[in-house]
Amino acid sequence: MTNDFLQTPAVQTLLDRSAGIDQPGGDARLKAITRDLLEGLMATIIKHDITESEFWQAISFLQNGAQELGLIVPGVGLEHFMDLVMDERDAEAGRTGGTPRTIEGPLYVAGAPIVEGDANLTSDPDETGTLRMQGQVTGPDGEPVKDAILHVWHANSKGFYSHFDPTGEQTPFNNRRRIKLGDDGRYSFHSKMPNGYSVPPQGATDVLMQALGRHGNRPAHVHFFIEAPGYRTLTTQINFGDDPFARDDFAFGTRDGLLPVPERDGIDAGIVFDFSLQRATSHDEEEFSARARAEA
Ligand code: MBD
Ligand code: FE
Repeated sequence: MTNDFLQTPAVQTLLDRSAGIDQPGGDARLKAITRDLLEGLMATIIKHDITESEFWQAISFLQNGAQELGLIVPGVGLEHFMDLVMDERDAEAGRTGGTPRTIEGPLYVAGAPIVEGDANLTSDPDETGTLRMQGQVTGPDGEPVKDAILHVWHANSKGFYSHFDPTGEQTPFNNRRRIKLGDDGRYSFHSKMPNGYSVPPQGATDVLMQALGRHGNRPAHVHFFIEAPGYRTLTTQINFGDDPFARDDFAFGTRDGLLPVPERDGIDAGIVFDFSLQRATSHDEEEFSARARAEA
């Protein structure tokens, strides 16, 4: 069978009816997207001669893995692809400069404590060294960004995030804060050293990664949102440049310019990292994307 089969009236009529193309109601953009998505799936089924058993295996994988979709999406590179798309749209619009964006990941929790000054992120005892981070948030002309809020979140020494910790051992908002910055745009915080993240063993993401001959590890990293009046909200993270997975991140979140090598002193480490924001060109750009996020 060839792809010509897709062009038969039986299939084309099915697609039109499935996507509601032949109906007056509904959302026109959603109809067009649904039709193309279905047609793409059908083309893959034909190209690879997918059997009925394989088809239902795939459906069952998605069904059982639904609660891990937030991990599967970065694992298969789709979340990074969205960054590449946004980068390219920016480039086409002549918008360059600033700290590179990179994936948010599925582990942000809204509502973290708001703190000022040299912030301590870690409320739990943790047998590990101290991480110190500091730097400045500036704008496109090098001006200090005023009244920024730096959202920061990272894993503990076992690679687990509070709120999502399978051991249930972390206090709420451990290693999560919103740091309110002043007129100079400077920030500093300290916390217990994060370790790299690994996907839950035997979970859907792990099963998929192994079936693809891959792994599910990320290097040690620290996530950030930075929002400030008049500036475009930045979603980014730094990954430790000396981590074994720094160049082999299952989630494709590591990028040039976001891989500082920590200054190590025994079990402690320090990172100096400056952020540069783009100016917002609309009110929307000062906001967060519409992604669904955990709240606590
Ligand atoms: C993480 O900690 C993360 O940052 C991403 C992107 C995916 C899985 C776990
Ligand atoms: Fe993370």
